[in-house]
Amino acid sequence: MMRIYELETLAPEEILNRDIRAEAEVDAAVDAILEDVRLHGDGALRRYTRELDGAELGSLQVSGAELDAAWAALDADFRATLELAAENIRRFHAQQVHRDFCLTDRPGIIMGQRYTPIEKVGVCVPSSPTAFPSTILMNVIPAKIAGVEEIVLVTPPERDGSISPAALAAARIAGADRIFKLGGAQAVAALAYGTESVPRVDKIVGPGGIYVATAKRKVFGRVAIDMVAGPSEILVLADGGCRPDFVAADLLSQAEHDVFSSAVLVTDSLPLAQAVQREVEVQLERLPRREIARRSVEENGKILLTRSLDAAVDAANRIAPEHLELCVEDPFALLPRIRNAGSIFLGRSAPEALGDYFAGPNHTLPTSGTARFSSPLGVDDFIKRSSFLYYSQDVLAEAAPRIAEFARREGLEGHARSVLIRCESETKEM
Ligand code: HSO
Ligand code: ZN
Repeated sequence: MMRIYELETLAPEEILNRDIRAEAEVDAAVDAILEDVRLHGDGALRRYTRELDGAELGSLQVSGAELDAAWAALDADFRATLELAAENIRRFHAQQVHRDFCLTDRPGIIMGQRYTPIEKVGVCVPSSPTAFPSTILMNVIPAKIAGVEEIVLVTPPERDGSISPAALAAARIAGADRIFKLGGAQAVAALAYGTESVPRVDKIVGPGGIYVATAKRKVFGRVAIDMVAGPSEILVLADGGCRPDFVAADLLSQAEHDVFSSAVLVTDSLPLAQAVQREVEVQLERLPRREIARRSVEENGKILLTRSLDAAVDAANRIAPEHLELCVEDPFALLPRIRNAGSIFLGRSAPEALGDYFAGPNHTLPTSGTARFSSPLGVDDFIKRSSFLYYSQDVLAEAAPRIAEFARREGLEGHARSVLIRCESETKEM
């Protein structure tokens, strides 16, 4: 049974399961895999895929024929669902595109800022229970909108060496350029170092278990990474007017992901707390993934009782959850008071699953309290800024004495001279 706590009795770090330390064995195993793939390339990738995924691969890359076959095998109605979700995700992320700017308001000076996409990106998508097509859409579409030239998707194969048709269809709809049948730390290694068949990329994004997370952390610096995701979390903030069956269903939707997931309710209503506690038991019995979900709610789930809705809002900000549902009478009144949350779901008809699959905002979100300082995955993760600068000779000459003085105060005579030399040559010419 989910336990009810009085919020004041818990420290913030006790509220959600946020232990993301890698075990020493994982650490050593990942080191070995990285080194092996770096030295032995495709041969090591085939070996690990045989040992860890049980699949004997011919080509590591999904062929055009395999993509066509998957497309044809998938029912048209689900293809239409994927297309519609992709359209919603595109529409949302298109708003994230930045505009370059150029300042020309001072005569003789031009300066500005421009955005360029990262050239090559690797997207890792795990396979539990099958490669999540939604995760493929959520990671590939923003990269596509950003203008990434080559998007390389890696996802582990089934034992027969295939990738699920739904995943391949999602990859095609989203616009992945190449797909490789690889998962785990070996996939991260392949993308970070490059092998005979896998291109080396500039940035690796996508969720994963402890092996992928550890591998990403270790190759960071050689390549960029998005974030190191911890277990998934939901915080439902509910008032006494909520339907307990809705709240219970939302908690379980997160709990069924993983035994490490945290599903937490915070409410100022004892009757709601008790009703949700009962309802979770009822719904758990009927849930196919009840074993995982039960462990998740019992080991990491909580019902937190607060003295007021204000105290619940304060708790949400301290917890900084990945997903925050505001299941209250007037969610828009609370919205401005939420400072820390990855994605905020407003009102009684916005369950987390709406965002996981369909509405448009990204479902790759900051976990483990990192919503205090980081953001959902988006177009920004696939671009970078450059600034540019032009001065006419006259305007430089005007500023030169001040720049030279500044440089000399820092003890950098070379800097001063590089400016002054341009002014001297101007005088000589005259
Ligand atoms: N809730 C997950 C995303 C997901 N749900 C994928 C279903 N499929 C991320 O927090
Ligand atoms: Zn989910």
